[in-house]
Amino acid sequence: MIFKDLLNNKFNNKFVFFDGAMGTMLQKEGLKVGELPETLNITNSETIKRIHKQYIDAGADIIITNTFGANELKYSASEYSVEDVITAGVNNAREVADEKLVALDIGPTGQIMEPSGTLSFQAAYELFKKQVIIGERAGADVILIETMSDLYEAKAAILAVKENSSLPVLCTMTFQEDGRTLMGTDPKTMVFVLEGLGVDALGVNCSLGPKELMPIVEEILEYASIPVMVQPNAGLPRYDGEKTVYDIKAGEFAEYIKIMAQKGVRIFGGCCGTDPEFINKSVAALKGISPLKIETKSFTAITSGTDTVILDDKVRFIGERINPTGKKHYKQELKEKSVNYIQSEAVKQKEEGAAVIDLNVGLPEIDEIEMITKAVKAIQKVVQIPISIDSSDPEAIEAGARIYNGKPIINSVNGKEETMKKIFPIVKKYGGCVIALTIDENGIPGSAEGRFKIAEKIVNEARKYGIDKKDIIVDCLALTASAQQKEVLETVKAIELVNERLGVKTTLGVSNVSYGMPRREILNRAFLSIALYAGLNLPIINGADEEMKDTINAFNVLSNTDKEGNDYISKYSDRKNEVTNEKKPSVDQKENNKELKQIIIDGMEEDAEASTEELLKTKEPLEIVNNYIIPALDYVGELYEEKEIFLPQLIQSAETVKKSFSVIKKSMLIKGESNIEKGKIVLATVKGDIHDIGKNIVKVLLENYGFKVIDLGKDVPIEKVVEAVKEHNIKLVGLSALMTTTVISMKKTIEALRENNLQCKVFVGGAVLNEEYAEMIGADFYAKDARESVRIAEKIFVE
Ligand code: B12
Repeated sequence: MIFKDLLNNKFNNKFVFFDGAMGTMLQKEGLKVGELPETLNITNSETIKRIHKQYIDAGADIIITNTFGANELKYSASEYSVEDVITAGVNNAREVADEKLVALDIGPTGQIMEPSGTLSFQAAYELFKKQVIIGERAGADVILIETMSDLYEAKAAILAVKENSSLPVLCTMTFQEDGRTLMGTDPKTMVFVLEGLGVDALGVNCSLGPKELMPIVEEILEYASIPVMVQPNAGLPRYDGEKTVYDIKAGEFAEYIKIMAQKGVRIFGGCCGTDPEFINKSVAALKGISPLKIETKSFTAITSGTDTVILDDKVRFIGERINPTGKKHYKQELKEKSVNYIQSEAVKQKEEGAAVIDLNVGLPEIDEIEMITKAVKAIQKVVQIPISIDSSDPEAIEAGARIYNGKPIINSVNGKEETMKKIFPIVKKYGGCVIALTIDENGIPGSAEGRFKIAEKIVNEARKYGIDKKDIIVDCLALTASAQQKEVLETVKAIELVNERLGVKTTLGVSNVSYGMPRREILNRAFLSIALYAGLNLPIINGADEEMKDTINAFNVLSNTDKEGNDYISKYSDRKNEVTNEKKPSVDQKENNKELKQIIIDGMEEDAEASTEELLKTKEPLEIVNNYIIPALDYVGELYEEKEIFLPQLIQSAETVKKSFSVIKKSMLIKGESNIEKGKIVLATVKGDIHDIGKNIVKVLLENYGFKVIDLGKDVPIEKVVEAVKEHNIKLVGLSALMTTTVISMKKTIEALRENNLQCKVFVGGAVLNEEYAEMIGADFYAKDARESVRIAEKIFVE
């Protein structure tokens, strides 16, 4: 049964309540730190059942199994199998549920997904698949995927449910105070992607308290056409020095639940810090209130993993250049399976202002499925712009849509029965928008009416697959003025008809019009202007063509869609240009300077080594570090702080630096052939901090100057530092911290060294520190950079 029917029938069109927290309830019951809470399904099933029962008595309609982290990764070292833990979890809930429903709980894997981390999409899918199969077999009624902070991981989980079970699936994600998930997804993007994937309800859980969640909930409600679910924490979690505490009481919580219900939320529950009283009071607070009707929205939206482009009245464009037709160099790269051109084009198109990037890797002699998979990942590594997956091979389209993080455009379907049969199921399953070409078995009709008819046929046929017209973007096909002059304006008329009679958005490969004519740009520009006036929404153009973009920008002002000409003014006023240029690290065209800095900023990992090697021919390694790498990282850090980029891009830049640094390290070690060992130094990035680029530079330089470095790595526990100093009889310890929140760990580490009476000196570094701060936390020396660290070491061991 689909969840909507459950809502209407079983729940009689009322609000639905899930239960509250399990984890914090177990902690109250004395769960030991380090114990996997899901194991209690077997070892302490009575406690679990008691908690479930309390929630049922409090008024919950659906009980969530205690299986949040029950996956193969977390249970690899346990004496219990995932199968036993999940089965016991479902059984415990079932036993006390009576006529209430049981939701199989699935939380995140606990690993970071590629490309930011190491877990592949397929590996995540397999983990979830196993949970789903066991859970359904054990008797769960519904599947709840929750606390997701990575949209891509949520997609893997949803596909695992859809492909391996017939149960309804609900998915909620976790947002930070800045309104985005840890991986940078905003609520709007989540809605479009999860709805596209066909979940039965979506929303937010955990994260924050109900008050702080309110703006996120409002944004979700604005865009969602399916039931919205909210499970807040009992307020913002706070650390009181010993444990995490939650400040909101059940009564206040229920007040917020009521407000959310009045705004349109249908499904509720509680997350961390809540207990049966929270559910009880919330159920009571909604007595007498009827749920709002869920309105179907009609946004035509495409997304990346973090951001959404909604096709409204304002004209945007698809960048067209990643297509092998007529590009010898790109063809060669495709044959070599290289993604260099694709990535650098994507970065260029971002700078040029493309709203969507068209990706075509079709060459008869290559494995298109393999290549499109590689290319989609490569683009998503470096830019957060939605992709149009462009292929004539349905299998390649499916491979691209599957691996894609977000809601893509699928390019394309047409009026041929056979094509529609192949493409529509893919669009429906993965939730994309699809470009519909007005051509069918009989070719391209000459007349506007003929093309309109095909568009209409496609829209009607799509409906049979459950695809709404909002997800169709019609291409009325530009014909060439040189060969089919009579039909050029028929395209424009067709755009008008599609807009007016069908109410569907349109796209067009504009420059086709000028094939075979001189000064093509003149025709292209004029044709674009006419088509825009007819209602063209998303032209496909070469983003490097400034005049075409000027035409679009001008049109947006003249058609009153760029309100008060804000975009136009910010783009064309000289003052603004100056400011943007100033902010970027200075660019020296003659040197490779631009290259390496820009490579790091763009996260173009593949180019980093070659560029660094080139620079090493004329520059000292440290010069490259100080004048190229660090300024680039500073700039990236600034963008991150200003929320112009998000964690995945930050990680991508850091990975790029690693590539560059491996080359620098080799070069430094070759140059500094010193064999004399001057002294042993322990280095560590302190507990809670995983930034180690700076510490690694310090290490290489110290080694280069003849010191032996014992590198304890990053996120190093205090005891580990103390032990290492004792074991190796260390005279100098170097600690690194990059965050305000981890300077306290540094202080504690120094205190522990002192308490143990270890006769070592401590030198500290990292961007958040300064001389004064270092003194305050009891360090002996502060080093502002790696060079300084060598001076200090020399002082201790040599002088
Ligand atoms: C790269 C980077 C990352 C990478 C780190 C990869 C890695 N392997 O190191 C990734 C993407 C993983 C990352 C993650 C996060 N990051 Co970060 N990250 C940065 C960034 C852009 C660059 C840091 C860097 O490497 N700088 C270059 C090196 C060479 O400089 P350095 O470390 O200062 O080192 C030099 C000197 O300080 C000194 N030195 C350093 N250590 C030592 C030690 C000794 C003994 C000595 C003598 C000298 C010395 O010598 C070095 C060489 O000259 C900074 C922004 C910035 N510009 O600082 C943000 C930044 C540090 N990150 C930040 C944040 C918030 C995070 C996250 C919490 C993000 C999140 N929401 O999850 C996570 C943290 C997770 C954790 N628990 O640590 C914030 C910190 C804010 C604050 N003040 O507390 C910053 C400042 C960004 C920002 N503006 O918001 N990050």
